[in-house]
Amino acid sequence: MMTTTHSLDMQVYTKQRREAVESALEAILTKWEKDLRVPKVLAESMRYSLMSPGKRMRALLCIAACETVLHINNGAQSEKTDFNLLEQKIFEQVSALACSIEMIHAMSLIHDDLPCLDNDDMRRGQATNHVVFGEAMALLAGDALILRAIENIIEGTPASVSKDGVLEVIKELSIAAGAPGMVGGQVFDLVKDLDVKRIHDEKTGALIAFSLWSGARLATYDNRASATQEQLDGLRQFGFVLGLAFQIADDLLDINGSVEVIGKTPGKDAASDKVTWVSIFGEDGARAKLSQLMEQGENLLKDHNLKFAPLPVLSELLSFAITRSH
Ligand code: GRG
Repeated sequence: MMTTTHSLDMQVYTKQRREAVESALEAILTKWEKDLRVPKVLAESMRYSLMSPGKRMRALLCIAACETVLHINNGAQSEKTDFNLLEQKIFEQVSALACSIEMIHAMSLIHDDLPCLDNDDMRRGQATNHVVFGEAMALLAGDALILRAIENIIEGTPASVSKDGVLEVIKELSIAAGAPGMVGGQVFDLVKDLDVKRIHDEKTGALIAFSLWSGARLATYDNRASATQEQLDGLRQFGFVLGLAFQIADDLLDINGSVEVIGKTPGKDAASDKVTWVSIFGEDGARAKLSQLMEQGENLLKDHNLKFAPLPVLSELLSFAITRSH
């Protein structure tokens, strides 16, 4: 059972939700592993990447967006005596979705690290999937994770969420991860397109924006969708701001981070002549952009009725994306 307090302790907030997501992922994997049709080595390869120690940032954003709209729109903050139970009830609405987002993210890391793309041998502080299981199995584990992610949203989203909502979420996920999103961004990255904002928006921002938008889209209260169109639009825009900030911070960590802290090999961007915010605008330009994005994100939350004072998690997660050290 998750617990939380009204005075926000972000470390406690993120730890509780990260643990809840990881237990939900564990339960899903355990169930799949009992399916005798699935080759054992494929299941092992999927588990290896999905359960390796990630920040679970996209899952946290999805849950935070769901909580925020439910608290703002339905006066949930007044149910103080039942707060813990309420948080758990909110989590259940988007638990399957948050897990599926982590599956898509894990898949993108497996494929990104392959020798034909970034050719990395360290990820999340451990050997990359293809180093352990071989290239063919890494490719197939990624393929299987994409399809399992869709299956899991359909199977695991509670009946209180309308089927229209589920279908819209699956469509938007296909766009965010597909040719106009992550895959397209990876192609622009590969051909060293100079429009670094477009690369970052598609490769990183699209899934982050989807995480926020979809968490709110599936938020239900009394069997009705809770988020307003204004909030959904605001969350998507906020997601692209946060995604860009997250990726610029990543570009800076590639220069200033160590393998122990960032869990992957630093210096790879420069070594492979990657187009990054730093390579185009320099380190100072990158830091200036981060400050600008913080302000832009805060304004979006204010202007789209997304500010909930007792639980300012969206602001805090943006601030983490900007100041993060790992
Ligand atoms: C086949 C649908 C499909 C897509 C594959 C390979 C690819 C297309 C896209 C690459 C996307 C990618 C790896 C973007 C980088 C985003 C990024 C900053 C990753 C690091 O995310 P963190 O720091 O990682 O959240 P953790 O390990 O904490 O989860």
